[in-house]
This record gives sequence, structure tokens and C-alpha cells, in this order.
Amino acid sequence: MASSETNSGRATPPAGSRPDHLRIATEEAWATRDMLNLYRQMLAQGTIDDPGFKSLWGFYLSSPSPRATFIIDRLQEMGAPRIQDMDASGIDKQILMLTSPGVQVFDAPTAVAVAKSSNDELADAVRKYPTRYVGMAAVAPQNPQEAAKELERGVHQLGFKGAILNSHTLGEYLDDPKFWDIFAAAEALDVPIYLHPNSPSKGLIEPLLARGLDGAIYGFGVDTGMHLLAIITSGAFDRFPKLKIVVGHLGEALPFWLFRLDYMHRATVSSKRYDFMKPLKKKVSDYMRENVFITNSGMAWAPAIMFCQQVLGMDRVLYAMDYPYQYAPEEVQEMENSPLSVADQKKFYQTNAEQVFKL
Ligand code: 1DF
Ligand code: MN
Repeated sequence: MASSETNSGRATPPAGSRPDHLRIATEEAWATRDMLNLYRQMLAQGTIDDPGFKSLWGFYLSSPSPRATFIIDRLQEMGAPRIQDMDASGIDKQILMLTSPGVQVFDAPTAVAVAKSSNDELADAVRKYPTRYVGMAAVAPQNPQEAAKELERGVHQLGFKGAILNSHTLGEYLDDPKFWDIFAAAEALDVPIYLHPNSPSKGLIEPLLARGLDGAIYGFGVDTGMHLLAIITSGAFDRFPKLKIVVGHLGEALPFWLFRLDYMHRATVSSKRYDFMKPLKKKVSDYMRENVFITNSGMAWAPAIMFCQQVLGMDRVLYAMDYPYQYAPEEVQEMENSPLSVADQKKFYQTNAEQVFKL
């Protein structure tokens, strides 16, 4: 069978290596030519006041390194070469999201327009490979009402399974109720929001940038873990109790912090240290277990995965590769040699994703 064969909806594996479950990779990136051209323009004209964006996309759009050129090529590749990479790594389906920071660095009208046109392009790709690709809607938080509408269009008209938000929007975070039309729409549509990393915002980045630690190595996690915690402590999940947020990189470190987060949140609130920090209906760890799902994007590491399964639950941890940023064709086979039982592997690779994204 040719590797571009798509009707079966399954990767074409080396003979004999087919496991008893699908492998659904849940944080996989793509980009439109138009968006990357806008990034190039903003970098050339110096019209963007976001040091994290300049550091990240200044690198990828100008470096001649094999890493940068491969990634720029594959981000824009939605045809046979991407399917072949999926086959080579045993990935049956990719859940596709517009790469970070997506439209969140544009002015509001541009962001709204690029979200729409990229969603239309993604829907075309999904129509071409319906068993291999799943789409997430790009939305523009710069205009929350339009973002809510675009999410609804994505779900109802384009068949998408949720929204992608790349952490902060030019330094603004989703704990601000002005963005909550987006949460309301996701909750009403019963679809998850993937809170994907962005480089740390201008106010957060300085010491990281000075040391070359602003990117995926650590800065992404600092920004995004803080962001998720801020959403929790803002009371957003008390207001939207059915809202589901998915975060990558094994929860951006928050699972490891759960004990201390509960203790210190309680201590901070009860001592009235900040008058804006209100009591919540539940513990921080309860929201992590009830409203949040995590993926292991970029963390193909059994001990850390098993720790997260232990503290959050076997149904809360999903597989992700983070293609093409962390394309490791051998990682799936290696991880399937982990101590996880066959039943738990099926949850991790397949059924948890099917439930969260309603596939
Ligand atoms: C990188 C990593 C870039 C991830 C990404 O989007 C990204 C990277 C710009 O390595 O520079 O999504 N990632 O999720 O780890
Ligand atoms: Mn990613």
C-alpha cells in the first residue's frame, strides 16, 4: 500500500508493528504561506513590539540551519510529505493547529481576517485527508466577539473540534474577563480550547531572553503554565464549569506543583494578601483534574507521563508529538515499550483524545 493511501485512516506501519490502538497526535502544527509572509513583513519593518516574537520568528524565518529550514518547509506542507512523515512515525491522525503565535500578534482586523482564511485553508486540507487530519479553529482574541463567532463557524461549518489559543495576545492573558466570550462559546459548543505556548510576553521575558531560554526549552512553559494558573485563580472555571482546556508539555509543569498550589492558594486567599484574589469553589488541583486535560507534546518520557497519570488520572493525559518542531519518528515505538499496560496505552494514544475532541 502506498504511504499516501488515506482511506483506511491509519498510518502505514512497518510490518508486524501495528498496535491494538490508533495513535492520535494532539498538538501538531501547521502554517499558511500568507501568515508567514506577514511575519516576515513585521520583522523586516520592525512594526512588532514583542521581543519573544522577534526572537522566535527572527530565528525560524532567517536561519539556514537544517532545523529551521525543515520546520518552515513542513509547517506549510499539508500534502503527501506530511502524510509520509506521519506514516514513518506511526501516527494515524494529527490534530492540527495554526502555529504559535498564530494570529495573536496582528492588529484586530488583520487577526480576524487571517483566522478566517487560515481556517478555510485548514478545512480544505482536512477534506482532502479526512481520516488523517483533524482541525482546530484559529481565533483572534483581539476581538473576542468575532473570535466566538469564528469558533462557532469552525465547529458548525468546517467540522473543527475546538479552538487553538497561543497563550498571551501581545501581553494580555485570558484571565481578563474581557476575553470570556471565547470561553462562553467553547463551553456552549462543548469543545475544548487548546492553550498552546507562546514566547513569554514582553513583561516576562527579559532574563530568559538574555540567557537564550525564552523559547521551547523553558520560556514557553513559564508563560503558558503561569497563564493556565492565572485562568484557574481568576475563577473562570467557576463561571464556566464545563469549560475544557487542553495544555501541552505535560501540563506546563503544573502537575508537579499541585500540592504547593493548593496550599499556597488557600493561604494567600485566607490571609487576604491581595484583595483581587477571590476564594474559589474548589481547590486549584480540582480544576486541574476536572477542567484540564494535558498532552505530552515534546515530553516523550515515561516517568513524567506516569506521574501525571497518577496525579491527574488515566483519562486526563493524551499523546502529542509536536510535529514538526519535535519530529522524532522513533518515539512512538520507544514509548510503547514503557511499563504502561495495553489498556492504558489505548487511553493515552487514542480514546482520551477521541473523548476530549469528540472524534
Ligand atoms: C517550538 C516548539 C515552536 C513548539 C513552536 O511553535 C512550538 C520550538 C512556534 O521548538 O521553537 O509549538 N512546541 O510546542 O514545543
Ligand atoms: Mn507546539
